[in-house]
Amino acid sequence: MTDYVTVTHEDGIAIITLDNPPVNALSLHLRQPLFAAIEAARDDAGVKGLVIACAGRTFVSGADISEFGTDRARATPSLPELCALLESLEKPAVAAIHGTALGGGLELALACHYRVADRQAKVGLPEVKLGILPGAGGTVRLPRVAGPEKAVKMIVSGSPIGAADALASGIVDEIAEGDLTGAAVAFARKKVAEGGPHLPVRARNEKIEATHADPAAFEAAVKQATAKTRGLEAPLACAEAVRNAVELSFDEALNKERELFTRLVSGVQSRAQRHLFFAEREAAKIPGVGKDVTPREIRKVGIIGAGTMGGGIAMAFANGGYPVTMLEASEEALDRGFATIEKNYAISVQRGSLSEEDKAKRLARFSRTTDYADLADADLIIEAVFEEMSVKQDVFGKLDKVAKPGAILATNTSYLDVNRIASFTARPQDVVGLHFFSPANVMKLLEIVRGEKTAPDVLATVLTVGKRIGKVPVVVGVCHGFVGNRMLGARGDDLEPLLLEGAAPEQIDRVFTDFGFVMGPFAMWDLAGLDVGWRNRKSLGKTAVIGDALCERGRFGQKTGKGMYLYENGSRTPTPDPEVAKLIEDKAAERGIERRAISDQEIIERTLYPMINEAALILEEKIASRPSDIDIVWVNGYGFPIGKGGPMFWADLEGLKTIVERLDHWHARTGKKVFEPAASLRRLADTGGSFSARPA
Ligand code: T1G
Repeated sequence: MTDYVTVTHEDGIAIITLDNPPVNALSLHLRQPLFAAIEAARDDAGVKGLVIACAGRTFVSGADISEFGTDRARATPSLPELCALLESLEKPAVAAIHGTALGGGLELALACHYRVADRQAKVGLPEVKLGILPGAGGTVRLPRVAGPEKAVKMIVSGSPIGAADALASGIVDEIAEGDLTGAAVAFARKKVAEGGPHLPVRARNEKIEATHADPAAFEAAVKQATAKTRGLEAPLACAEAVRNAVELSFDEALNKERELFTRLVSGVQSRAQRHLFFAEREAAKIPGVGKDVTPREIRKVGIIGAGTMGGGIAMAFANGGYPVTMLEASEEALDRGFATIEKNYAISVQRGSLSEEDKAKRLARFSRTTDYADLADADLIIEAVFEEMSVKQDVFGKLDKVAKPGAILATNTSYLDVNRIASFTARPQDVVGLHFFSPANVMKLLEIVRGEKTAPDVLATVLTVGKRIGKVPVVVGVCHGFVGNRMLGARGDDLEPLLLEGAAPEQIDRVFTDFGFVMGPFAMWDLAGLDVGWRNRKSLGKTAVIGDALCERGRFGQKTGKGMYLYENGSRTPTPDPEVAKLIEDKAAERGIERRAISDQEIIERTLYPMINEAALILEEKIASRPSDIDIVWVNGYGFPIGKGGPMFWADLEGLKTIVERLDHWHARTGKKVFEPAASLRRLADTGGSFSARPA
């Protein structure tokens, strides 16, 4: 056998072990020897049963995503052919599952007659997250073992389940206590002794029939699972495929699955989502920080500031299993902060997403103090105090005195100069920015702001800790607003001129939601509070025609029941307000601006194209290491639609030539810097280049 597949024999059972690091993806070079090994076991009279197991940290994690779009993905033996071969066996085949059997990995296991899993194993069909659906029978076999209702929930959500749930659902036949392969061999031998016949999953129809008899639960599950697809095709295709499994024969449903898979896998949305899969992993590779850099040990975390951000950050760490000490200037401030934290956990318990037991465990991880000396043994201290440089100076001056040598000192600033903050200490190499996004216990994105002097092992440490608390970390450089907020500024720079020239707030917001954002910029302003921007502008001596006028009228947004929109009777649903329309018309008249109908395309060109231009400048200045990092920032921090792959992937789809042409048009018309094409962008456009082809 090859290195990828080895076969051993134990008492008439052939044990086929796969070994394709790092996650046993079903690459062609694994499929070929695996197919041969199964055929050999089938034809060997001395073999009475088979076990398929994996070496390394996990059972098969799926098809090899990097093969998609290449001939290797379709080369025989394909995964469906492997599954058909397994299902044709008269001898019992048992999958021995550890780690995560995902996608094609679970499909391979479902093509076996039986499945034995270790207690920590997880199983799932996450293909929907790649913009596709299970393409090797998962949508037809999973309903037969778990029932259509459970299957459609798993396949449309893409979320894995644990071994105990898999056993209870009928996906797994036994949980192994101790040695997994040994348990699988014993299970195979038991089945051989029972004499069979060994029913393949395709022949098990009882749960399909039960849904025929009473489809209500299945229909309700479909409705709930597909309620929010936000313009994505894959979730609907997943539900359609499971419905086919219920309504059609096995082979008809299998053919339909193949048709749906073929359509989706070549589509833009799947290409975009596969791009994001690899981009997220690429973002964890920091230039100048090799795998040889050892992260520092983080056992205890200190958080300074128990406000909205401090409390959210503290929850993120407590949720990730870290003991957290919260420091505030007074007991009253600590009381307020903890009251909010306890309320948040209570809401999660109420929603059923957190057990009382886990809530208690997380709260037990918190301690509180008003004395900096209590942070002396913390390994990582994060400040989330007022966004004012003098306050940061005070905090970091104190930290420099009390924190132990080697402690990492992090600032949660969202746009201030991290190098300046580091200069307030005698240990700038231990200072880093950790920019969380509100609510910090929910939002995935974590911008790791690398100071000039930040040590490589500090970056490796906060990257590791960030992933451990469930964040998606991206390393960015020091500039005003880093990557996300700097591009947000570019996206919003021309919004008020658009309003004054004739675009209504609701039209602009609709263009954004039609594009795939969860909400438009004005709804977002009302949610965050118009007064935040107002205060910020005043501190910088800046003005905004409409924003200031609204704030002068006390219209701060949702918190005051009115802002850009009306929020009647405490509703959170924005309603256009004629008073705002009149205010905009009056302001336009005062400025002699002749209003006109503005197209949706013009709104895109005057908001999203400047955002792409700012990204090109960010790359020129090396504030981001690669275009795909910017995609990860915007998808995880600002709700950029995953079906468009992030701003840079989308810009390539739009065509950089078009973008530069239109930026030139608006620059000539308005003279605004935000429309002046970056040199690197113009060069890419002129040479037919693209961001994705751009060297890393
Ligand atoms: N194909 C190719 N490479 C993969 C891969 C895959 N399926 N899964 C992981 N990798 C690479 C990854 O890019 C990284 O590479 C390294 O392995 C470690 O991954 C027919 C069509 C299994 C839970 O969607 O969820 O089956 O950066 O950093 O955090 O119906 O990887 O080191 O060069 O993520 O321990 C369905 C995807 C595929 C599962 C492990 N399966 N993988 O997490 O490691 S489509 C999936 C994961 C399919 C069939 C369809 C995770 C993991 P590098 P990692 P991890």
